[in-house]
Amino acid sequence: MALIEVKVPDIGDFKEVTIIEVLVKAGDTIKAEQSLITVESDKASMEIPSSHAGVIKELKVALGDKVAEGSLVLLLEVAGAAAAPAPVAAAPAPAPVAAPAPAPVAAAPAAPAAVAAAGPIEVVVPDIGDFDAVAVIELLVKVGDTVKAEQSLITVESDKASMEIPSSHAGVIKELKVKLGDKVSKGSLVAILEGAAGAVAAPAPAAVAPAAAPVAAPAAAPAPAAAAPAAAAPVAAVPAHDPTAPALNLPHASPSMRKFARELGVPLAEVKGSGPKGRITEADIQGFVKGVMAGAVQTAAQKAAAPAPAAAAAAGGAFPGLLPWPKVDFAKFGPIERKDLSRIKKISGANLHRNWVVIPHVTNHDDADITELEAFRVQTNKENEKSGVKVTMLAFMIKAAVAALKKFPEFNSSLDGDQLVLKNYFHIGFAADTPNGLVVPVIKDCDKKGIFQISQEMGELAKKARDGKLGPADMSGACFTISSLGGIGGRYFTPIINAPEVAIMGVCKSQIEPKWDGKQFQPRLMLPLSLSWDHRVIDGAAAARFNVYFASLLADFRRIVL
Ligand code: CAO
Repeated sequence: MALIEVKVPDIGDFKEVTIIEVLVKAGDTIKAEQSLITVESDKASMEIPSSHAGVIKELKVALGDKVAEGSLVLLLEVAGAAAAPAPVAAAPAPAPVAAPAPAPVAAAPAAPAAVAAAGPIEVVVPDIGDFDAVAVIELLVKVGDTVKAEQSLITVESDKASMEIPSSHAGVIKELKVKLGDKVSKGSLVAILEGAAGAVAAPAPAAVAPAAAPVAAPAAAPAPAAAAPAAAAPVAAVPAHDPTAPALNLPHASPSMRKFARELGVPLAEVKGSGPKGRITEADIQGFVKGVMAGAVQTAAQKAAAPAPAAAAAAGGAFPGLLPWPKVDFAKFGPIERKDLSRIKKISGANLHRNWVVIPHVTNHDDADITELEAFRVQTNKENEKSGVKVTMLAFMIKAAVAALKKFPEFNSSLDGDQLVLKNYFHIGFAADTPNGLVVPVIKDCDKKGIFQISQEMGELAKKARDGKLGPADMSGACFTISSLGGIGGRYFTPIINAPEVAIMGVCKSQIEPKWDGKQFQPRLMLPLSLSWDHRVIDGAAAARFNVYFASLLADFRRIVL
């Protein structure tokens, strides 16, 4: 066993290029020529293969590192016999694949004649090292486009690298001679340009020429030709790759598309490619951006920041740092059955979750003495038995809520950015329990309606709710909600605010309690109140005052007309 250093071979003009993928890890057994890392310039990406087979002892590079020829990539343990004499192993490919490239001015077969000339210019594929019969995977220009010298015209791809083929001249594209999927090699005609007189490329486009020659050759020693990630890459400036980008399994996209995505802040890993072999095209990136802008698509980051409430939480782990939702095989513990959530439960669950997470809730508890009011209610119902309308405590609470909202207008408001929208209407929602889940019908203009009318509308809406017949208009526009569990029981609870409202009154079952009147205990009917409020809008003192006032109205309903 021998330990050798695997270094970046001669990669031509790829100087200080960024590692955008690390394809192996310590402990991996690799073959000779197996790709170890991917590097990227602004025009091309290529995979750097191993010069030997062996077991990786130590990786010496990380994502985002810059490397050049001779940079140490990893330490490899190779089988004694197979290992070449150690120092040699690390050397760049003994037989540099792309070496044949003789001409320093690879891009320029057509150049000499074209310099400063107007008229048709043939733009051909320059010397691209060992890239032979490579597929055209992107057309970056179209007929009629005005291009600059060195502007990329097409992208080609081998199994190890992709690169953009630049124009040797400036001009207007008269004819494109390649189409997607065509195979091209050195000398293949790419386009015919109408040269702009005097506006021609430098005779040897600096960025193009040098790279064209020797690049390629990170070839593994044994079978250089096969490895051949030649890259005649016209390396200009090397863009800083975002080292925070996802490390492995990078999406299939050309360097220019990666750059484009980076400029727009598009997480490429989330873009679905529609090109050949799932390659991501410019249209895919644009489509993704449009989707995000229209709200039809959420990036993973957005999802993490604002998870789709119930479902996301149930799926688990939507909040960074939170443990995933426990996955339990309940059948292990006893018989079970599964049932889909109702449509109402799904919708209301998502809304409740959002409201619970987003609104800073505080709940104040208090009691209202409704001894006299209950007696009045019972009496009223007796007197109006024949009317068919039953008056419940909730109708009185709705009227009391209207009076309290008038006295404390910030309770009848909604947050809109930095502004508070104060409402001059009084629509009150009431939570209704139905076989399919919780709904909140709304009684409109309660300030203009009497107890009978409110009771009647409440009865109708509650029936509609139970029958599943409420329409959107029946459930919209509420200023404040009352959630009454009084017919069922309980003492206090913490109702969730029905956004964009800023407060909700929860009511539980009234009970006779002993109350001290200064001389003795009196049996009084006490109604438990639980007011939840949005602390961004309302302060604790205001909430306490609201409750006290609300309770005082129920204690003596004559106050409502004061
Ligand atoms: N204390 C004691 N008794 C009360 C009471 C209270 N606070 N509120 C109502 N009651 C009594 C009523 O007087 C009635 O008694 P009688 O039949 O003897 O007259 C009985 O309880 C049933 O009342 P009700 O529920 O039919 O009428 P309501 O106006 O109080 O409520 C409605 C109507 C639609 C709000 C109610 O049926 C309902 O669905 N409540 C549940 C709301 C809910 O689920 N909230 C929780 C939301 S958070 O998950």
